[in-house]
Amino acid sequence: MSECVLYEHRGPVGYLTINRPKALNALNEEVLLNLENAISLINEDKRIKVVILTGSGEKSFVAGADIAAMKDMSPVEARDFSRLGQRVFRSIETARPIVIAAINGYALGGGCELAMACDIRVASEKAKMGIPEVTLGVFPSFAGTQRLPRLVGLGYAKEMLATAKKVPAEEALRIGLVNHVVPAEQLMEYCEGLAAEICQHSTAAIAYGKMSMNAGLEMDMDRALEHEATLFGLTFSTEDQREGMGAFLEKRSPKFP
Ligand code: DAK
Repeated sequence: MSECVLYEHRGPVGYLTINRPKALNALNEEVLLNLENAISLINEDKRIKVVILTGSGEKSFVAGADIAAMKDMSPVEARDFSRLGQRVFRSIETARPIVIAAINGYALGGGCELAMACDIRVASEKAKMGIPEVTLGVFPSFAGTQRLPRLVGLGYAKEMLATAKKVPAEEALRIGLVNHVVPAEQLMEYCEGLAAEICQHSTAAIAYGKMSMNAGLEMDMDRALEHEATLFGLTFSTEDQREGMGAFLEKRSPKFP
């Protein structure tokens, strides 16, 4: 993996860092491909239960897709770039482990879209989020026009699209764009606390539950319920189900691998 995306793991927690601080971690093709590669390695590595995704440096999570790389694209190249971003972000959204975005600064354009593809968003109080693409004569196309309305509602999403405003962390919290806002110096510690809590529970059950939520939102209620029942049934094929229920009945804490 190249230096533009750093990956390490400590025990069950994987740390992914977008590492182009001089360009405020802007996303080019190399970053996107490396991110995709890292997610696929993580999916294969059963030791990893949670991933924390952040940006290098003090200032930015990700300041968007790389404007310099996009400027002279042909329409076909732009479509392919958009498809690449959509594919990579979808692989994050559907990754086996829970992915926490530690939003340490600007999360703009593609950076806001990346954060939205993560399962849980924690922002530093210095973070600013927005989709300012209309100032560049384009609109967000790494699924931002799909995920933002689902998260904050259509009205606010359209306002963010049209005004290009950079939403401060506290406002992002109020509209449901992030789950938590914490002081900058506590951001990683807070995310690690969340990760530790998640690691105590059944990884398989979390993965099936995540799958059910992701897929169910795209279905009508009857199909979503059928899908949920099928995945619930599958949890009974796991050791975790036997351990979890057995431990409850034996009045002890469960031991999940
Ligand atoms: N791309 C490339 N370089 C960037 C960048 C970006 N998105 N954002 C910042 N940089 C670079 C700057 O050019 C500068 O580089 P040097 O001049 O030092 O070489 C360096 O990072 C530091 O930035 P600033 O000097 O501007 O720093 P400031 O603190 O003054 O301002 C800022 C920080 C985040 C407010 C400002 O950099 C800024 O406004 N950046 C752009 C934010 C933005 O508009 N983001 C949205 C990007 S567009 C599509 C696919 C995808 C998308 C659209 C279409 N298709 C395929 C059709 C998605 C688009 C986006 O995400």
